[in-house]
Amino acid sequence: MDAAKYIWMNGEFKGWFDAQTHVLSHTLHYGNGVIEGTKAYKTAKGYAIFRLNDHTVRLKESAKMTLMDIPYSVEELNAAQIELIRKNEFQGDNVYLRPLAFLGYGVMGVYHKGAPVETVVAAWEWGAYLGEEGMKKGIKLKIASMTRPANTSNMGKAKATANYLNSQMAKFEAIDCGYDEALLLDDQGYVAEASGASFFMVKNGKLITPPNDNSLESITQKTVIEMAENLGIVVERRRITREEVYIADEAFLTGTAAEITPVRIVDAREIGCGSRGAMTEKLQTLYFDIVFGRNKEYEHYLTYVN
Ligand code: PPE
Repeated sequence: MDAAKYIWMNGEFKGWFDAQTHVLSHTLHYGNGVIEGTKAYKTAKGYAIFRLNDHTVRLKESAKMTLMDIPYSVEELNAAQIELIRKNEFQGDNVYLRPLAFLGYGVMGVYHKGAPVETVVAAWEWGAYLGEEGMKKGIKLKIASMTRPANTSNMGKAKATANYLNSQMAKFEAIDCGYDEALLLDDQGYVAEASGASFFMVKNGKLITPPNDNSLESITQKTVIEMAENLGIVVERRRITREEVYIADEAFLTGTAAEITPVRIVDAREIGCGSRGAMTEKLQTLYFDIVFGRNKEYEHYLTYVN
């Protein structure tokens, strides 16, 4: 990864390599941590953070779900992220922000309430999540052998670090089999989400994406639905089965890091034309216009850093 200059940790800016924790930090052993992934883009008026407040609110809500008290308000965390971008003097087109709250050093044992909550925001320049070529031509998606954890045993709506063990195993399996990313079904066999992104498909001119019954309440998914509806595209939010995916006209993944990434193959089946589809390209172009501040209609989603 590309190191930056500073990391915000518990209210202070520390040098990139000075933001450290003890090896007996509670989260390292028992997995209760919450993260966000937020992105800033270099617009004509300097860096702008996309849907900053929505991401910070979700961080606080994830922490509430996993019984962690982050001792900073949404406003304080927003200000920290803005200042972090400023102080790091980034040069690139875009910057990824990673807020994290975890349990630090002090107690062992599963009961976590005695462990201190540590709050961190890091930022760095991060290239195309699924590769530059994937953005243009599409990626290969494999349906993972593991499902997303059932709602009876985990909290998929919390952006909790623990949920990423499931993601990590699925992602490894996909890459090991020669694919780029994993698509996970829910415990009923319906499409849930990719290891780190949401799923959309196009069939007969309609855009279809699953409800968040068993997946993260994605901010990009919500944005793409709004964009599509504003373009007059019919959007259906409903369960999707594996075989519907195989015969889709187009498919793509969305997420803060994945942005809008076309899918060209799922489990050895070519999707549509086997490359980026027309609706995918249209939405991708609009998304980049929005995040780079070239579309006035969506400017309320941007928080300018300067
Ligand atoms: N589902 C999962 C499991 C997920 O991790 C993400 C984001 C999404 C859906 C899309 O959510 P949103 O960013 O609000 O549209 N994944 C983040 C982390 C990726 C990583 O590898 O780290 C991200 O995109 O920032």
